[in-house]
Parts: sequence; structure tokens; C-alpha cells
Amino acid sequence: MSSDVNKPPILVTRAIFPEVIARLAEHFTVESNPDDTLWDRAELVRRLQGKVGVFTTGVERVDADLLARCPSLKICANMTVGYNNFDLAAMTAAGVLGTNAPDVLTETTADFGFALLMATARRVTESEHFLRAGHWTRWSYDMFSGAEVHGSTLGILGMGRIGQAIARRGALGFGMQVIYHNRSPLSDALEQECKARYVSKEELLKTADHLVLVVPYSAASHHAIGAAELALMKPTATLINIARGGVVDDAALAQALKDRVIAAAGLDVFEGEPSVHPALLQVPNVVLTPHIASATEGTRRAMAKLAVDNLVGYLVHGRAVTALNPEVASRT
Ligand code: 8YV
Repeated sequence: MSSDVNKPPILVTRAIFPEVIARLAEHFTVESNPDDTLWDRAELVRRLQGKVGVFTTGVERVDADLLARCPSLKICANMTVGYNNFDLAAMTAAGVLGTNAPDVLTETTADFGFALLMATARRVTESEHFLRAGHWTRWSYDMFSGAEVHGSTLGILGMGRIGQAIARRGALGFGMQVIYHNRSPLSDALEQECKARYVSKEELLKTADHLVLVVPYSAASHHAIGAAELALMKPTATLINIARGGVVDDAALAQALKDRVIAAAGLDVFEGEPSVHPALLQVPNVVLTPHIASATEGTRRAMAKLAVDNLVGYLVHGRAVTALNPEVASRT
């Protein structure tokens, strides 16, 4: 632990780039976790005692119970854009600022969404497993034939920054017709730029050849895709989830993949991850990746830097860069 009596104490919950710790140490007394030990909640609470700030990675649950037990805390800075680990109302009530890391991962995450779409539609991992298992003995006309990507209809559920970046890739790069559903439609100018058309959720499900989920997780989006929604989709359709586990009912999806209700799925996020529903591991028509959509070195550095900017900005200069509940800041 770097220590200086005049520097406010903060906690970094997981191993992170050395430059992050070095920069934080210029301003704070930093307790970090270079061994990347997974702390349970009791350990997290213990280590948060006396800390004014915490650098979090998007999975540490911050709720009323934790805040009551960590009264010195002033800011929780996620290095992720998603912040469903924060009970923001409880944080606001406790006068604790929450920050996230938007924008810096948009294009990288959209790239991955497209990679997963293409791998799923064109059966990349399924065919690779076949090859590695030594089953490839001859060419045949229908071997691993998949779904067309170019010129098909791309559906997007959740049209924030990442959804828009995926829309641009689909429309401009692959000549796809892009339809989307969102809490509210985009402005006309943005719709034109993304070449995307707003539709009802039902039309989205029925019409998309490839449906990409990019909606934030909340009580409202819990199981937004379950058995009933999957039944509305085309039997040739693919479903891609790069949003959050819990947006999809994974048990219902595994059953739908087994029954060929839809053709295939590509999943980067899971309910209860890092556990994966065992039935998903049994079906061949699903591409599974371990929550890596933002995982390029440059982007992860940028995400971590933004969390540091928020900690330094708020605790040293009184102003965070990307505050989620700025009303807290204005109260101090
Ligand atoms: C993170 C993400 O890597 O930013 C987000 O919301 O989903 C990813 O970029 C992930 O949340 C790590 O927990």
C-alpha cells in the first residue's frame, strides 16, 4: 500500500494496469489488489473501511447495506460503461457519487458485436471444432452452410452509442437493412446517419435476420428475450447478446437452440457469469465467449484511465467527468 498521511485513502478492487496505480498514487494512499484475489463481500467491506473512493470493475455490488457499512465512501468509479452493480438510488441517498466509463469502448465493443454476429451466422466456431476433432474428410455442398450477413436485416434492441455503432457497421459495411427498438426513437438526423428505422419490439423480433442485444440491464430489461420472444423470431435467425446476462432467459434460449426455434446464438454475457447455464454448453449452435467485448489493450487502458480521471476529478478537483448521479456532486 502506498501511504502518505495527507493523501486520501482509496481502494482498487482488482488487478489493473500499473500506470493506473501509479497515477492514483500521485494523489491518494492506494490499497490495491495486485494478486487479483476475488474478495467476497465481507472482505470488500473490510477493505473499504476508511476509504473515500473505490475503483470498481462493474461487478462489485454497491447497495444500501454496503454503503451503511462504509460511511467514509464518497465515490465509486466503475471502469465499465454498464453500472448495474450500482444501486444508484441508494448511492444518491447516501451522498455517494457513481461514475461509469462510456464512449471509450463504443467502437471496440461494436467491432466485437459484429465479430460475434459473423462467427455465429457463418458457424465459425462450430466448424472449427469439427475440423479440430478430425471430422473433416471431404468437401460437401452444404457443409456448415450458414446465414447470409450482407444484405440481410439487422435488428438492434437498445439503440445507445454501441447500438448506433453496430448499425453503422451493418448499413455502411454490409449493406444491411437496419431496424431497431429502443425506449425512445433516435432523432431524425441520427436515424439517417445510422440508416436505421425504428420499429416495435414485435416487428423487430419477427423481421430481423440477426438480432443484436445492446440494451442496459435493469428490472425493465430482465428477460427481455425469453421463450415467447424467441418464438416470434425467424427459425433462420441468429441472436447476439453483448449486453448483460439476465437480458436473455438463458434456460429458455438453450431450449430454443436445441429445438431449432432459432438457428443460432452468440453470447458474450450470461446470467450468473462466470457460470454458464449447463444446457448452453450442450448445444452446438451457440458461440460462447467470456465477456470480452471491450477487451483490447487500448480500450481497457482507456476505460481504466476514465475511472482514474473520475476519482482524481471528484476527490481532488471536486468534479467527476462522467457522473451518473451528479446531484450528489452539486450537494457537496
Ligand atoms: C466490461 C462491459 O469489461 O463496460 C461494460 O459495461 O460490459 C465490459 O466492457 C465488463 O463489464 C467487466 O465486468
